[in-house]
This record gives sequence, structure tokens and C-alpha cells, in this order.
Amino acid sequence: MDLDAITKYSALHAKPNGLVLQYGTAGFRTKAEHLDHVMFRMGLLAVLRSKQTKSTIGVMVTASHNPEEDNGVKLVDPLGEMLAPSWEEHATCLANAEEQDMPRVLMDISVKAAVNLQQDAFVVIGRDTRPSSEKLSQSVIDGVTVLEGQFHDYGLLTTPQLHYMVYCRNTSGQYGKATIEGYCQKLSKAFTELTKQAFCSGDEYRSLKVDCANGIGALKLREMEHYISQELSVQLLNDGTKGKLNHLCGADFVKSHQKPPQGMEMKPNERCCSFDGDADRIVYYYLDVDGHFHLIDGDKIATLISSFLKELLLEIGESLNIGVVQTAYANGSSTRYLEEVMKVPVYCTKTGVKHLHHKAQEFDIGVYFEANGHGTVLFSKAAEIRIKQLAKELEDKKRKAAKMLENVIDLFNQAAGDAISDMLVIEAILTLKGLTVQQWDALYMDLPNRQLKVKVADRQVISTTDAERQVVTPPGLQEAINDLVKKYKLSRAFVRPSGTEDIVRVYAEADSQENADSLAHAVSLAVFQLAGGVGEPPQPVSCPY
Ligand code: 16G
Ligand code: MG
Repeated sequence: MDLDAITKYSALHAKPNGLVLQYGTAGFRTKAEHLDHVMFRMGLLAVLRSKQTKSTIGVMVTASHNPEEDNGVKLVDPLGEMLAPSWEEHATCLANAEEQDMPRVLMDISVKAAVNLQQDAFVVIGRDTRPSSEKLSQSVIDGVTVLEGQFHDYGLLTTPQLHYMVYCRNTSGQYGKATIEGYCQKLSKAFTELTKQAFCSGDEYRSLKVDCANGIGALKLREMEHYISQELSVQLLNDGTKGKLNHLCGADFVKSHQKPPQGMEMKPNERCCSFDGDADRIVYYYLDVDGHFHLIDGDKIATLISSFLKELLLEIGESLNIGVVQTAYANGSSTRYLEEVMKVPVYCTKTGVKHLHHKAQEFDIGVYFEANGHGTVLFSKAAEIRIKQLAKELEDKKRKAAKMLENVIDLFNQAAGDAISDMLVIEAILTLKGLTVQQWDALYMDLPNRQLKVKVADRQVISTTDAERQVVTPPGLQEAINDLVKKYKLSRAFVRPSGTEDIVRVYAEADSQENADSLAHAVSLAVFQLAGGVGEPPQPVSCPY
């Protein structure tokens, strides 16, 4: 390592004194103007990680659904997964080292992680459409270059596309070609073959309105459009030509406000969906004939997908195990439906994609979705091989089912939840099953629920267990929640410190919206009183938005 060069170049990306940031649930995330040094240093760290794993590492510059002024960065590990936890710690140490200590901290990491500095390094970089992203990704490249790593800058990409590129490059192209064209070809081929199996194809030309959050999803869906235009017409709204990124639009807005995004004109019963700012989340929705808004979130997406997969497995007579992975935010009705009606085992993990992804890897077929619309389906290598073999061996209807499963494997981004890939899977399933959006929605009724935020002096005083469903500290808080929950029917509530904002999140559900609101408020007050609330005590929910 040329420490002199590192010191010299680092000074061009100097860290503001005293600034402390944490590699959180989805990497570093804060106001864009505070991130230049972090980007440079993540370029350095990506080189070390690449040398250590002898693989290509990804660096994505994005702040997803957060406001346009924010930005962020996360590293992508060799098989497209989130960065390993021990390296998250290295990332935090390196980002927070004061300027003069940084080269030493970098050396320490390379010693601790037993990095062979002679090894070659290769880093791929992607960024979203934020105004700050281009310059910040250049800072990443500066970091990579000063450690003599090689790199490929993909420029504008969705987050899942970067995961895909990393995965392709580390599996010698077996998974697919590591280009945008390769991505579009792989997904569109699987989509076309799958939808061809529908009896009623051609009856009605499918069209879908997509709110792209004024982000990268619009550009990348445009690139995909002509590959799939025979089967599906997509109408892009909030495509970034006018509005601000994530402002009053996008999957996060629609999910948390439970209303349509700005700029979306909806006719009754028309199928619409929203991506988030880096296109790794998707939610669907529609207006009924009375003008009521219906949200179809990640839970219902998981239900649609797992019931389809179960039917195909039944058809081919193969007993591969399916598991559905959710978080505490999954609506109670979805969990009940999956377990009791569909008889699929359901598991709950902590919030954050890496936890769900990890759990889903335990099954032949692991379906994971957060309620917020981030998710995918993972197929074990053994399951994939078996299905491909059956698609050759079986006859007639069984063979058709096996072939469809084969297409589904190709259509799901195995490296990360991907709004474009999920959208294509959902559209294919709806076509194949001849389901309207209302019929899909009617699988089960969501329990009314409410999410609130509480400001406290230090959110880390709250610790949880049981996949965040139970509070351990501060003492008395869980007992207080238990007492409150008992007062309502079909009720459930939990609290957890946010991994991305300086607040505590409260979730409650109950038999009616009034009761969910009232329970959420009561729990917020308990948090405020027992966990060091600051400012005004939480007010009753009238209309929190
Ligand atoms: C991040 C996570 C998302 C999680 C959310 C929770 C990734 C890629 N994204 O956006 O999965 O739902 O954080 O935020 O892991 P919170 O901790 O503020 O509730
Ligand atoms: Mg996102």
C-alpha cells in the first residue's frame, strides 16, 4: 500500500472533523454533502474486500427512497449479497477515522481481515439519478484507483441491477451476461416464455401503469420496454422528466401514506404499481368502483407468488420445500393466510433485507418479502438442477409445469429484491391464472394497521428480541405493550429503533382502523414515557399525514 499516495488523495476528500456515521441497515445514508470522504473510503474498502474474497465487489451510490438531497453508499458482496457483518464494522471504523488516522485504520483492517495485498482487485460501480450521485461515484473511483484496484463504472443502474452484475461476474457469466443487455435479455426471455403458457394470452393486451418515483427505475424500465412490448405495455409515470425524486411518489410514499402517488391518474379497477427511488421495491394498488384505494403490498405479493409456486410443484409431483420469510411488519392476516389456508411454513426475521435473504437460503425455494415491497424468491442450486432435469424428463402437463418453474427461476433476480423482475413475475402470474387485481386483492383482507414514529433522546435504549417482536429494554415497556394489546381484538403491537432514522418506530394492528390508531397512540405514549421521549408527547392519531 502506498500510504503517501493514500494520504495525499484522501486530503482531496477530507473528512469533516467530528462527523460520525454508521454503516446501517442499507449502508451509509445521510445528506449528500457529508458523504464525499465516505465514498472515497468505500472505494478503498471495496478494493480490500475484493482482494480478500478474490472476487468482484460492487459499490452502489444511492439513498433509495430517501429525499433527493440525501445520498448513500453500500457494498455488494461476491454473490450479490449484502456486505458481511464483520466488514460492516470495518466500514464504520474507516468512515469515522479522523483524516490523519485513516491510513493506519486502513492498514489495521487489511491485517485483521488477512488481506493479501498482492492480490488483484476488481470493483464495479453503479449509481442512481440523484444530482449528487455522479460526483460521489467519482469519489468512489478515486478510492479504488489510489489502491490500484481495477474497476468498471456502469454509471446509472438500479440497485438490483448492480447486484446482478456482481453475481454474473463472480459466476463466470453462468448466471447471465454482466451487461444491461444481458439483464434485459435474461429477464425478458423468461417472461415471454412464461406468459406464452397462458390459455387466454392474446385475449386482452396487458397494460400497467408504473410510478417510477422520478428515479432510475424509469430509465431502466424504458430500456426493458422494447424487449417485452409484445406481452406487456407499461405506461411510465413520475419518470423524472418533471418531478423530484421520491417526492409525493414512489413505493415508500404509497405504502406509508396508503394513497396513490401524485401524477397517477387511476381509473377504477386499473392495475397500477410503484417502484422506489432505486427500484428495489414494488407495491401494487388500484381504486375500486367506489373510489376506495386498495394497497397490495409485499405480503400479498409473497402470497400470490408462493401459491403459484406451490401449484406448480404439486403439478410436477415434486416435494421441494417452500418457506416464506417475513418481518414483524407483515400484516397478521397474511401470516394467518399463508399458514392456515396455504399451509406454507412462515418465518419471521429482523427488519432489513440481509436477514430475510439469509433465512430464505435455508429452503429449496425461499420466498421473502418485506411488507414494504422488497423481496424475491431464491432457489437452491439443488432445486434448480432438479427442476431443469424434470423439464427435460417429464411429459405433457408435468413437463409444462416444470418448464414454467424453470422460467420463474430465471425471472427472479437471485441476487436481490428487484422491482422490475418482481413486476414481470407478478404480471406473468396474473396472466397465467387469469386473475384481476381485485381477485388478487381478495385473497385475504389486511388487518387495519398504523405505523408511528416517536422521538427519544437515544433510540438505542430500546433493545428487542424474537425478531423485533418483543422489547427487552427499557424495563417495563414490554409489559406496558402487553397490557395495551389485551384491550383490543385481533391486536398486535411492537416497537423497534429504526435502522435508518433517529427515531423509534411503532406498529399496531387491530380489528378496526380506530382501534389500530388508538393502540398505536397508546404504545407511542408508553415509549415516550419509558424510553426517554423528547419534545411534545405523541398526539392521538387523527390523520397522521
Ligand atoms: C432499509 C432496508 C429495508 C428495511 C428498511 C427499514 C435494505 C436494502 N433496505 O431500507 O429492508 O425495511 O431499511 O428501515 O436492507 P428502518 O430500520 O428505518 O425501519
Ligand atoms: Mg430501495
